[in-house]
Amino acid sequence: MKSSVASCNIQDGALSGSEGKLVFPEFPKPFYQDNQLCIWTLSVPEGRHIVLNFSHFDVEPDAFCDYDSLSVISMDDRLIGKLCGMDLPLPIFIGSNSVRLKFVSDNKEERTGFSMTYRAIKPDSFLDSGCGSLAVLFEEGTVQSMHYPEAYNNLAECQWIVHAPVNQVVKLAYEHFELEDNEDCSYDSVTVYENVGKEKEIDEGSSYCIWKNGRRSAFCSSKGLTRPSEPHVKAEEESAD
Ligand SMILES: [Ca+2]
Ligand SMILES: [Ca+2]
Repeated sequence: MKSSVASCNIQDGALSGSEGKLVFPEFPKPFYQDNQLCIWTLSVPEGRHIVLNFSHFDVEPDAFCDYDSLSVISMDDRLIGKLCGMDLPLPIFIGSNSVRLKFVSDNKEERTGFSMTYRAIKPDSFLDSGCGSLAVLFEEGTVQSMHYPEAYNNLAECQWIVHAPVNQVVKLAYEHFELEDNEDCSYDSVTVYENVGKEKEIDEGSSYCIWKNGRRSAFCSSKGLTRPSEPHVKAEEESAD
């Protein structure tokens, strides 16, 4: 595997090839520095998609990652995810052949940084149907629950981000829908969020639909339907069996 040392240098930030490894900060530095701004662009061959796999992650924790963070950004400059803390991020599937990573640190508390591999994969029309990862679709795509059309697992948690082109809305059309039935969808559910800041959005009540067995079971505000949005589609299965 080609190994790319992730020096913090925007000029040298383009990483191409069908796979590679990013280790930041570069060996033998044990900690990243204060006040850093680093941008790396990963590009794999045309027609391929990218999967990011983290093996180490240690970036100053904060509820909103306001101090230090690693952001994953689409090539049209929209945020896919902003990461910090010590939990290893889920693998990220990017439905595009390039993606940008931006690291920033503030003026105190340095950590050991991150290590990740990136790899070109064949475009998969059912990105992330196995769950346990975060999948990002651009413009158009199909997702399905794990093992579909067989039953999904207990305790599954699957997340998809759908990026529409700028100034366009996203239309979600369900071809088949069958989840465990209960009054308030507290066992198994699919929730659609308006943008990628999902925790905050849930608390603010901007998730606009909960679907149950093919019909809306909760009142849906029109907020997410009338303006350009980047719904975060999340299927959640919490067993009540
Ligand atoms: Ca810091
Ligand atoms: Ca269940």
